Amino acid sequence: MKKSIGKILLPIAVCFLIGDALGSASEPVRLFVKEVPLKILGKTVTVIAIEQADGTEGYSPEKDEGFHVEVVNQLKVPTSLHWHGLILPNLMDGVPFVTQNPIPPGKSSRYDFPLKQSGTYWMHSHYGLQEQLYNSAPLIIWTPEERAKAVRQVVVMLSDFSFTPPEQILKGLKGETRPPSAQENPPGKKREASTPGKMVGKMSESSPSDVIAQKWDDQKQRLVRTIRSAPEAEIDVKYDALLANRRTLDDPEVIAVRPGESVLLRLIAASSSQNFYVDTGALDAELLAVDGKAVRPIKGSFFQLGVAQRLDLKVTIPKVGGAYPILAQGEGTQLLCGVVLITKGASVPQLSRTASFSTVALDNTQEKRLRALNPLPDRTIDRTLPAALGGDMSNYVWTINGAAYPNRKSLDIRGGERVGITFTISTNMGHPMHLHGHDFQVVEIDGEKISGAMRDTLMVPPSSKMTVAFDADNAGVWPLHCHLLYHLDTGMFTVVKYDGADTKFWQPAAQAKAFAPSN
Ligand SMILES: [Cu+2]
Repeated sequence: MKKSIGKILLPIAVCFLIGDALGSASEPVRLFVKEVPLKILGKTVTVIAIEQADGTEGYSPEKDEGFHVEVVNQLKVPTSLHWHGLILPNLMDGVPFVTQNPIPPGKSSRYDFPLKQSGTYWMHSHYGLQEQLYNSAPLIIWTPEERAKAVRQVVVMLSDFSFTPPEQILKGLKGETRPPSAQENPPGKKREASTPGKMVGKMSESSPSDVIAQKWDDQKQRLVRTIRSAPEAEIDVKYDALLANRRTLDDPEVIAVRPGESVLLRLIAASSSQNFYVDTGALDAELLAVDGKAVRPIKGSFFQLGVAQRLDLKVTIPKVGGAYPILAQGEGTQLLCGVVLITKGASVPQLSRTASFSTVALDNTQEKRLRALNPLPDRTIDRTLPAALGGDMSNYVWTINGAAYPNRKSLDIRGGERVGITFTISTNMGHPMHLHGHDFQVVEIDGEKISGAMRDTLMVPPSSKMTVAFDADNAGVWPLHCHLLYHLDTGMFTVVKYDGADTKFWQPAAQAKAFAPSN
């Protein structure tokens, strides 16, 4: 009996093993998009998480094995996940009403493609205002080279938190509601009042005061923190707290490290609206990559990080050991968040959630210093697309080349071209601009030509002009938009469209209908 079962089972088992060996590469990892509780400042709120069945946050595949995911929507509303920064086939890009239909509640959607990059990426909902509820997660693409960068590697997701629901924040920005009263905030430590209704156009120009800024120390050849008298950055959403890995500094993530050990911090600005300054404090850091793409290493202890961008910072824990906070301060606020690297026996320091001073706006101090380790091949630009970033502050409408999305205007290109995009801003607000499906290189900043960083998200500071270049080698309809969620939602979005691209999912009218205000 045993034998006969064995005879029957063996071939089945062999078939199964062979099938598994061949099929394992395409076996999808299921990513569940679901509601989870989050305790912030003593209050429990409901937010969103993207988790695998075993609770792992996000998805971090081996480059060699490719990308194989099934997104399962367990929310009560539609969703759609975008794989930020990946070079992928157009229909895998995850943008509702551009490259696919939204995933209805209870349904799922499959994503399979080869991976062309490695390093620090992330995923987030591209549906409505879900990103503000942390519908986002890390996406680290591993190779032996990525693993060899440091003994220990730590992912730090930075985000912005408000007790005010995102729809309410948006209404406040549009001037449809008054800012919530202070009673909406839980009692506790002193912090900035929540004023999500504060609007750019209605603000008086801030006068110079002592603010934190970044500077290049020419003598020591490093990026450092400085305090100078300058206007504070203008920001349009003021948050109740900033989070690092979903925690405030009252109860930060504490990461055990060893004396003398190298640590690679993979910082992701997964915030909806908040740009950051990252402070490595007593640890000297080496900036190895931005947006997952290697740069010529730059030393420093104070770095700029725009919304949706990433920084790979390598630090070495001193031989004496101790506790080393890695802090991020919000641009234009005193709010701080961060994690603590700690050696055995050291105690976790009490950390304040506020800095002594606010900050200036992000600028090009850092960007001008960055040089791609793997730049685009030498070639002249065939076609330059203009992208004038504007805003009608009084109506809270944000535009590219004078137009607010949804519309059927597109920036048209042809496959095979070297394309430039020139961003210009004439207002007091910077915009972190993201192009889907391509790596681009920063080639000109305020008239100065450089072989700058390869990126997927460019922080364009107030009153600046910057040009990026990319090779048109990935046909499709590709979003180009501001990554400040409330700017994206109120118009600062367009598409770069290849000649002859499949546009069947690009439905601006359907998007306008889906997101029409319900009241
Ligand atoms: Cu913007």
